[in-house]
Amino acid sequence: MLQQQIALLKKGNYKALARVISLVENEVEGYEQLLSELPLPPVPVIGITGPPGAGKSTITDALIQEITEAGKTVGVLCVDPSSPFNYGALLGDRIRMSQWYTHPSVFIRSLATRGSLGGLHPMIIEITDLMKAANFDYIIVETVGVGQSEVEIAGLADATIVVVVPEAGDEIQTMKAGLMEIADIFVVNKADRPNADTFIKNLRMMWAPAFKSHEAIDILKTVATEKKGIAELFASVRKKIHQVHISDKKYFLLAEKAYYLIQKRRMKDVNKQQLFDEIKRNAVTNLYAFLSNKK
Ligand SMILES: Nc1nc2c(ncn2[C@@H]2O[C@H](COP(=O)(O)OP(=O)(O)O)[C@@H](O)[C@H]2O)c(=O)[nH]1
Ligand SMILES: [Mg+2]
Repeated sequence: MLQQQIALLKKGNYKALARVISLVENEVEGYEQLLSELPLPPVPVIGITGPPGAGKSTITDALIQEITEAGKTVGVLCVDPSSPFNYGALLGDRIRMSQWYTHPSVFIRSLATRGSLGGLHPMIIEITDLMKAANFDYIIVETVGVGQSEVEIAGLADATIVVVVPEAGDEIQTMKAGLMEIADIFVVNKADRPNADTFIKNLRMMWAPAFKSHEAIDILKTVATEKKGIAELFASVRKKIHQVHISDKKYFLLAEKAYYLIQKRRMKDVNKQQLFDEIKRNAVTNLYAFLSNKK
């Protein structure tokens, strides 16, 4: 059954792809074996991250348009924001993207975050690899940037776009160094707002010392709702994807990916809800005593 679906998805059958994603998402028996036998064509992955509301989905939507107009196919993974308390996902992205759901060159899948390590979907790497097997020309992965997940996405994407808005001034100052390592392209979206130019100038100044020849970060300005700056963004993405193949970055990305997969495997039997229940049941006050008993 699975083999048949894989054969179909390799031919670019979206229904088969959707089915196999669900099987992997639900960790159906034999899924690990399936993944290990999967062909992995080098489909470039574009990661888009940044704070909620920065315009990631609007940019994704505009990039899909660029890609399809260039006669190419694209698979999109959206990881919806959700609170760890209610596990509810917003449907806004789905509605916005609806025009693409019936387009023959576009496949879109939304995943809800489920309180995984650092916020990424626990199966995001595996599902991205499944999408690679379907031989798209491009894959886009949109995730909400909440701390750690920005760094996690680096292992996933050949080109990482970090989206911010001009108002984020103070946030940028305190951004972790890690973000600089992972961003290939910095997009200042909502450039129709005042301060955009000053903001970009400050950004360039702040990061000047980090710029190294071919590894320089592109800083671009967009108004995603008006599709302004999107063609430039797509050109920058193509350039960055090409650079990955001529630098050590791909090994860095694979190391990040391996780290994440190993971490996940080792954490397999550790569950926050279970910890919560146990801690509550035992009315734990000394966490260290509790943890040493667990060993
Ligand atoms: N003024 C302005 N609004 C924008 C721009 N890009 C996106 N928006 C709006 O910002 C809101 C959040 O955008 P969305 O793409 O959902 O952000 P996400 O949470 O990062 O995916 C929406 O209401 C968009 O219409 C822009 O360039 N300028
Ligand atoms: Mg979004």
